[in-house]
Amino acid sequence: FTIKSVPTEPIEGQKTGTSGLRKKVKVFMQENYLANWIQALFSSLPPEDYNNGLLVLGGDGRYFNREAAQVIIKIAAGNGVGKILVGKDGIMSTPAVSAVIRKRKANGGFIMSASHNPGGPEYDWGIKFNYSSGQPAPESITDKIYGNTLSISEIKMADIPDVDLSCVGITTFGNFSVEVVDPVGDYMDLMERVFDFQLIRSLLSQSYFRFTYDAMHAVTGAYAKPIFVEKLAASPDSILNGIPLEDFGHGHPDPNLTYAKDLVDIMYGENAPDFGAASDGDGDRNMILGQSFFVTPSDSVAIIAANAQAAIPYFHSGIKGLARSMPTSGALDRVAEKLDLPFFEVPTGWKFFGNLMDSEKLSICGEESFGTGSDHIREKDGIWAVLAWLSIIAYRNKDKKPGEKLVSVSDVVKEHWATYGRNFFSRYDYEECESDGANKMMEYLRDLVSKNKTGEKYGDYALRYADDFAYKDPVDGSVALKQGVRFVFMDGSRIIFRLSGTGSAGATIRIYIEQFEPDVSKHDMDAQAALKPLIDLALSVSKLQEFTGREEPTVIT
Ligand code: VG1
Ligand code: CO
Repeated sequence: FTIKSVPTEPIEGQKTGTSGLRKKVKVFMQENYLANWIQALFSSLPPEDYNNGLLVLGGDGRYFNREAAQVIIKIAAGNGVGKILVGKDGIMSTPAVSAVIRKRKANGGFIMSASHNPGGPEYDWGIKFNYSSGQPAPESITDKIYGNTLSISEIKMADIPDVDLSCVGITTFGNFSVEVVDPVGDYMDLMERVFDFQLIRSLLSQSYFRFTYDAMHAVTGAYAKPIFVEKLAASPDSILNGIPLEDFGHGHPDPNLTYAKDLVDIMYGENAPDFGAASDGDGDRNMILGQSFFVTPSDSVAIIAANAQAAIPYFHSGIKGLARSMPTSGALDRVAEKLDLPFFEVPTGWKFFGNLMDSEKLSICGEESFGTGSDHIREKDGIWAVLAWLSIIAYRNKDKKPGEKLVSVSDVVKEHWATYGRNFFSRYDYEECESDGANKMMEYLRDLVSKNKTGEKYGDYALRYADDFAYKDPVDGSVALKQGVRFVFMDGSRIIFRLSGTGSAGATIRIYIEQFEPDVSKHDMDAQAALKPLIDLALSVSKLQEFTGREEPTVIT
């Protein structure tokens, strides 16, 4: 085939955020918008990283993925890539892409997804690039890509027809080929090696254990039935919204208490199932629910870490270390302390865990934003988290006699609190604020923390320290600055402020509030009630209402 040189011009605003490039679909549909970014990416990589190499291509099934896949394939061929491995219909979850890159020793991969952002002609599209160990591209690469988008003048595109992605098989064009694969196979194999499927099956096959999984019409719809129903004997009607749709069925595929409302209503309703879970657009997030009970993601990772060695074969030989993102609650810290494990606190975004995993310092990690995972891959993994929880519940109930009461999700969490204490945690999101007001608020807070002194009084709280979180990667020494303003008080309570790096319009302010409670008699308190004084303090310290005009958050988790 021949390679066309398509002349182009730089387009503004192609800087990646916390996780890839995300914009409204209409922005991506502008002439050469996507093509420019893909070409800029190839121009940023050393040629030996892709020449005659193998790249993986997946996506969450959202609107515009079909067209985008063809553009990516043609530019890859135009730049000398040897082969593209693509999920059937362009479908492959983020964790599965990471797993496939590792298993097939690919040079990297693309994920066509704006993750938990809504999809459809009026909503969002996005693209992420992962490197050869399956991890999201580090900032050193994404900065280069951005630089190249500002000077690009030519796109190299192979002159080949569109490839039919609806049938498994190989299409060859000279020394370039496209292989369409089943998106589930490699991922399923990995899950079977990580977990004791027989143990999980022994729980899911029981009529007294009722399981519900909401795929939110997103990518895990393709995985839920083969894994939970066909392999693990869950009942077929336990899968809700199990067909991936281009607009996620008009939904917002973000598994939290606000956007996964249908599942929350079921789990808090009469005759609720024993276990409920959901994943986001691209399958890397998870929400875990028990009967009328919500497991905060910060607790979830701590509980998985505390139980992993016993319940999950992958960890039978031990855990190397634990890590969380800075705003995630300190529940995991307590587990690391008790188990005497190395522990790391990194900035928000999964890309910061990769080096620690590659250098064998880290096994299990998580973020408060419904992300949980381990070093089995280099992404957070929604279905993995659900299987981890099912393993823990199955393990705790494996010697149950018929008729005996089950150890429930809430029992496991409450026992954990009794042992380690409870870290009350909540996050307030103010979505789509005016960028100007939000930026001014952050500047104001940065200025405030630069002048703060230990011991200073904030209402009833005395300050231990306040700063703008900075991180130096212990493996490669790279530094990330301005990762969130935090106020840490003498009793360990924290309030943290950051701007989101995943939105597609305006600015989203996130406030994270945390307070540790060792007293078991107070563990049953509602988190919002327990945290009220700190929440009020966060609002007054930041002057949020004054800067943004917002009275109420858009989402509370
Ligand atoms: C959010 C979360 C962060 C997560 C990121 C990607 O980023 O806070 O913890 O890693 O989304 O998640 P931000 O910058 O908006 O706070 V997702 O499911 O893209 O892949
Ligand atoms: Co996601």
